[in-house]
Amino acid sequence: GVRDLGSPVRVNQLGYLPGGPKRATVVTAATRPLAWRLLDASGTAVATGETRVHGDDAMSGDHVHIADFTRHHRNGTYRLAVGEEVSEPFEISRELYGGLRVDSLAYFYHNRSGIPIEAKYVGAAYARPAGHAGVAPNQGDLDVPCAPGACDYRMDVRGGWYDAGDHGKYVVNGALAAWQLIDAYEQAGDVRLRIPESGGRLPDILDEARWELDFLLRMQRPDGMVHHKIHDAAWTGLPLRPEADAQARRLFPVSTAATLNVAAVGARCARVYRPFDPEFARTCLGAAEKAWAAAHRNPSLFAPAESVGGGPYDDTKVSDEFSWAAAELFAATGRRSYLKEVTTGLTTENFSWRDTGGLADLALARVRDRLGPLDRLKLVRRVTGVADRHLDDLRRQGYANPVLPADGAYVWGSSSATANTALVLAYAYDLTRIPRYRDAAVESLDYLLGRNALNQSYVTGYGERASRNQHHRFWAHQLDPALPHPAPGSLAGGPNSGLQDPVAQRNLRGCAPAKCYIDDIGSYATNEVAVNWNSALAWLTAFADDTTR
Ligand code: 9MR
Repeated sequence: GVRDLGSPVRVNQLGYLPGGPKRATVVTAATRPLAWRLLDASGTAVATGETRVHGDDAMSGDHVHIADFTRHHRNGTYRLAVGEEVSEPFEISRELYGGLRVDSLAYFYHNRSGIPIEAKYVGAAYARPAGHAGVAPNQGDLDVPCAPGACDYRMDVRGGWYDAGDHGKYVVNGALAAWQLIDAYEQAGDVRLRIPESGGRLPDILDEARWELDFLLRMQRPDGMVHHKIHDAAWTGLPLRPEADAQARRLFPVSTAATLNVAAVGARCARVYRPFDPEFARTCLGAAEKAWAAAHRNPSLFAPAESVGGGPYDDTKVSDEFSWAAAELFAATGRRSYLKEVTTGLTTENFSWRDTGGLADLALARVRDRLGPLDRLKLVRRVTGVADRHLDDLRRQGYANPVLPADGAYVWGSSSATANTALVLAYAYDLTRIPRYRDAAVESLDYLLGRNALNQSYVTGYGERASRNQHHRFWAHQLDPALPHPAPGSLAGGPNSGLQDPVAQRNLRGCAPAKCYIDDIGSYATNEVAVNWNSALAWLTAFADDTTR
């Protein structure tokens, strides 16, 4: 059947910052500008104007106009009207992103393994006993054997965060997410989190990241190599509370990519945790340097694409991981020998768990004062060059997405690609203080929060039409009413042209890329949550919140 997409007037359903861009997208066949009215809570028009005809939007096939009410600054609750059509309600407020900034980080506590999730931090509905903490029927994660043929020892790999809707723990993805939380802290400072460690000697965000860092360190062997992943021997079904998982757990072989991820995030940890906990910082640096040396001895151990019981996170090109790790090690130690091994920089591909080359530039940007003037100039040129392309791509589209895929396809986890592209725009702002970069980074949040082809906020609890049935074994209310919906602040993977799951295949055949999404728990290819996606959201909302204060 035809999907009910609600109002054709598409807004950021959370709202807009008083000093930020304020645009809406209107789906209409009209070929001439239309009148728009900004309505306050009582329905009175407080501003009016005319739309700009944008035309056909490439990724959705929608014919759209843009309404721009950037000049209206006053705090309040509004709707935007075009003719008889009225948008979902939204706020204009300086505090807009404060709540989401905290909730997007709370995601990580919710998804911790090996520790009880306590009602006093998350509320009764979300509380649960520790998962995979060595208590039956769990078979993990205190003494995990290797998958057959992988090795002949067992390891204690307790803790960390579950990757996503599954109970796997994957080094390459966990390291990226931990890196991104640490980087968010460097970018925008700390916020108060409801976690057991709050108020200790570390900033709260660094406490949360440390939960993962401790796990990543456990995945390292004495020779420095790091196991790629640990997950169930066979895929488990849904719903399934973590503490009720009775599957055997398996440790998978070491890989060069996982090892270099620990080198990179270990070095980042060393630099950022040093002022708060020098001993832990030394541990991180020791692990990083050991990993770096081990990866050089074993430069081509690749995780296979075939995978049973968990995701593959396969990657057969690791020159980018070498380069990222080198940049982080340079940043942590100041040693020029590392700088010589930085061979990659930011490109319009940005970065992902598989392609980490661009992260080298983001590492160098954090220590730009230590670069020579020429290297610094080149860095700024690379970042702004990429940011300019994204800015163009955002302007060329009818919806506020800075990602315009060259191959015309939306990828698995497209919402994180949007958030990470906005991050690059934010870095360009940071390096240059040119406001258009900041504005474009902030405007990208419009897309994630409802100004898109489906009138869909991809973040639970934020917006009238928000995702709430993401693929998750515990947050499985759709399958068992006794279980909760995803916690507020959980980002859905988003539209994915690949349609790799049966629910997507049944419901979305022939979809335009920007519309290949369904808020159904069965659609893991379009509607899962994941640590690396929420870390991207946490980074971006921290930036948006910080830049307006
Ligand atoms: O985010 C991952 C995406 O880039 C891959 O294309 C996809 C298929 O390999 O896997 C995604 O990661 C999933 C992982 O394999 C298992 N846990 C859930 C992750 C999010 O869907």
